[in-house]
Amino acid sequence: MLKIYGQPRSRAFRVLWLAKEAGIPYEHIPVSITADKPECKEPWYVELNPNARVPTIDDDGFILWESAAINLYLAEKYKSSLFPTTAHGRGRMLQWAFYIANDVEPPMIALFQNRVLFPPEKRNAALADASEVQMVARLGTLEHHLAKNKYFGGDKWDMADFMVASVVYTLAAIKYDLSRWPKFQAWLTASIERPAAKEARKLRE
Ligand SMILES: N[C@@H](CCC(=O)N[C@@H](CS)C(=O)NCC(=O)O)C(=O)O
Repeated sequence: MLKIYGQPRSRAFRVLWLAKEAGIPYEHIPVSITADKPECKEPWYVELNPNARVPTIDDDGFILWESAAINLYLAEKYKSSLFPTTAHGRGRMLQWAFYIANDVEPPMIALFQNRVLFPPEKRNAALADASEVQMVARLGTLEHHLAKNKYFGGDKWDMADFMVASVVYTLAAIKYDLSRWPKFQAWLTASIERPAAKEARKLRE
């Protein structure tokens, strides 16, 4: 059976959400990333993932890490109805997966860490502000797309949408004010209200 490693309050959430979307049975091993005694640094785990971070999966002996790679792999392998069936659909999925991972996630995480996650004495306010400026510009790209299209994929919410939603979920989790991007806000709300998303959210909220 598929094993998913990583505490739910981490990027492992993205994989738990995908497993529920695709109806994949799994065993969850909530490897911790806490500052005092992180299980993700223990030798047995580093043997699985030399990057010593979560998530990692063990799919009947096939070990994979990096949340985006894991989710694209699982959706294809388990024939999720979210996975596009055409080359154009897969191209669109990859476009959004790379855009969100390369351009949106880094400033979003820097903002989250320096405004919310880190203890106040460790926060860098200037970095948070600069990251927010970058992130805001890039969320504008998402709003621009949704002004003309209902979804990031094709004519239905598919893996392109999942790849975006599973990353920007953080904005909903920290209740970031999205009102200046009304289409994006409505799309994100609908995404995280999907039955599979609600089930996955229960694991972390
Ligand atoms: N690009 C990686 C990032 C993994 C990552 O940074 N995971 C964090 C949790 S969200 C972690 O394990 N942090 C613990 C640490 O860095 O020690 C992915 O998407 O899987």
